[in-house]
Amino acid sequence: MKQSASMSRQLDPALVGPLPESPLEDSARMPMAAYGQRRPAAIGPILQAIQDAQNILVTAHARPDGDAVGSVLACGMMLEQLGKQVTMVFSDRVPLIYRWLPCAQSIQHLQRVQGDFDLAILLECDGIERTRLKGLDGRRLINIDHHTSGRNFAHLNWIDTDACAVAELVFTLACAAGVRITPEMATCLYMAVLTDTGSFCYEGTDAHTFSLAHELVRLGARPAPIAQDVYFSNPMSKMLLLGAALANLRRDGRIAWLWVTTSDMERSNAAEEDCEGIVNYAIGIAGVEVAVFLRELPDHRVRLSLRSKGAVNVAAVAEKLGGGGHENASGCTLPGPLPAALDAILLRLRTIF
Ligand SMILES: [Mn+2]
Repeated sequence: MKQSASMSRQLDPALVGPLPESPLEDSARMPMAAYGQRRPAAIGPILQAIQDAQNILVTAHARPDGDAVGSVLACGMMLEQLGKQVTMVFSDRVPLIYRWLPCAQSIQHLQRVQGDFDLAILLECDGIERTRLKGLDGRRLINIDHHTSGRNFAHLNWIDTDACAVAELVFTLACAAGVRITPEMATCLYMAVLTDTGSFCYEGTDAHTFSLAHELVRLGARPAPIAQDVYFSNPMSKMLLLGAALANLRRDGRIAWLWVTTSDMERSNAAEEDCEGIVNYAIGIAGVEVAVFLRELPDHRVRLSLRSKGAVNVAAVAEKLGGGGHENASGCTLPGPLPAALDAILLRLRTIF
């Protein structure tokens, strides 16, 4: 990550100098007391480990979503302010709709991490393998996660399933570290919260979620341009793929499903990231309580995205099939062919209803 004037600010306001064009007063940039004071027990050892390290790698799960991208970026900016050498890495490329984010071009796209970094921070992973990065074994690791499938696999672990996004934990950490929450950081964190709460629609969205959003907007995140970039900047390939998926929409009572084949992907000229959100069209049907989106992979396995509304815990369903996620949003990968994977998931879901 390149050092830039806006990201190398130190804690002492006297060293900061004038901030770039912003209507906010300097004091308005400090987080509200509620956030600055919240300090879960896991934070102390994590801040100590960060302090002791010099070269720090930050990553999150493969196929990064908005929370993964935004949180890695904000975490990287926090570490730079703390004077660290920072490497931000994903095993997959950053989806197009997130590439406008501040510093997104600094994220490296690698299969194997190398170099002499002395600490790696893994966001939203239940194990090293979730990053799909090689070279993390034997490293000093910090695990920060908010999934119910979270596990204590690292040297230091902070799992808070009440957090609406891992961005909330990164924000709490940054506040505890005493760094300045820049408008760039607030933008990344707000985008993460916006996308991970399904635009403030998912179960668990409460007053606290909105006070977090309020805080990030106060610190410089601009909701309208961010929404514009995330929701109204889709590539044409995504719309064509959605059309193919909707042609494959089926329903049986409270279960709905839809799928795309590799040839649907090819015909639409679609990338993996174009599949993001398609499952929401199935869960959006009145009376449907569980929805599944199936995508045939090039290796003939099948990637499943599950969504529920109401009481059905799709994280439990996905975990039994080797995946994970949240109660209302989860995923897993099954052996193909596609009809066999569909049979397997429907069999399991029908035991619920
Ligand atoms: Mn998340």
